[in-house]
Amino acid sequence: MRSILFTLLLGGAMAAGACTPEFATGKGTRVHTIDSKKYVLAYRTQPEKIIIGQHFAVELALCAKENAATPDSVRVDAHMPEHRHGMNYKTAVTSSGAGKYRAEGLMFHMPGRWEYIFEVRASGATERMTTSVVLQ
Ligand SMILES: [Cu+2]
Repeated sequence: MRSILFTLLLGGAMAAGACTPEFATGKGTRVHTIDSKKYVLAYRTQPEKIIIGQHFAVELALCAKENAATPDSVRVDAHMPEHRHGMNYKTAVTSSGAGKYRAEGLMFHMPGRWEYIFEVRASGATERMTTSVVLQ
């Protein structure tokens, strides 16, 4: 059953001209995926469980869909939309090539809903991808 479902999903993705970003390692680490117009972004946090008031890192794997430009740079930020404030720290993103990036220095300093903002710049345009996480 599982293999049938996988085949259907894979077939659907290929038919849509999509791409599948993958991490080389990381067994047991939860990977989240965001599908945007031009890109598919997969990310995971280190550590996997975010602790309020403690720094963490975000690893990204990005792939450009058909006809989308290869990313020039990626920015990572986060904020609390209901509270209208961001983080108290700026992140630093480094690229290790092949669509892999690592953002260091994130910290969620209070419980509630945080929204990640991933900005991909390519050929003078910026594509913004967001997703939320609720910390308790
Ligand atoms: Cu807040």
